[in-house]
Amino acid sequence: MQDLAAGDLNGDGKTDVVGVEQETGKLFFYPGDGKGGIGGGSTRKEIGTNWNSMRELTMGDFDKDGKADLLAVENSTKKLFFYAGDGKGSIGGGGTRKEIGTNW
Ligand SMILES: [Ca+2]
Ligand SMILES: [Ca+2]
Repeated sequence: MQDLAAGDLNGDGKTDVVGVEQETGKLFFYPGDGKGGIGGGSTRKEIGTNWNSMRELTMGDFDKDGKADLLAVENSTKKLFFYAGDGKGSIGGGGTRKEIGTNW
């Protein structure tokens, strides 16, 4: 895994982790258990593809709707993108992402 980011993506008050699987480029969500651990292999959830084209993942509620979102930089274009969190452990896909910066 690479490019980990932490935040409460599923809105249960416990900090979760997302990370990109280097080999496949898939983005995975790992629910935090609130006790210092995260869900293992069977509880992780695939929430995106082609994420090996992205870097510098950061999680936080950037649009202040109460749901954690994701920011990431696209390697090829150096653009910064916003991915709205759904509050249930996932994010909007490629079509719903929003460009919010250049030359990152
Ligand atoms: Ca959580
Ligand atoms: Ca949000």
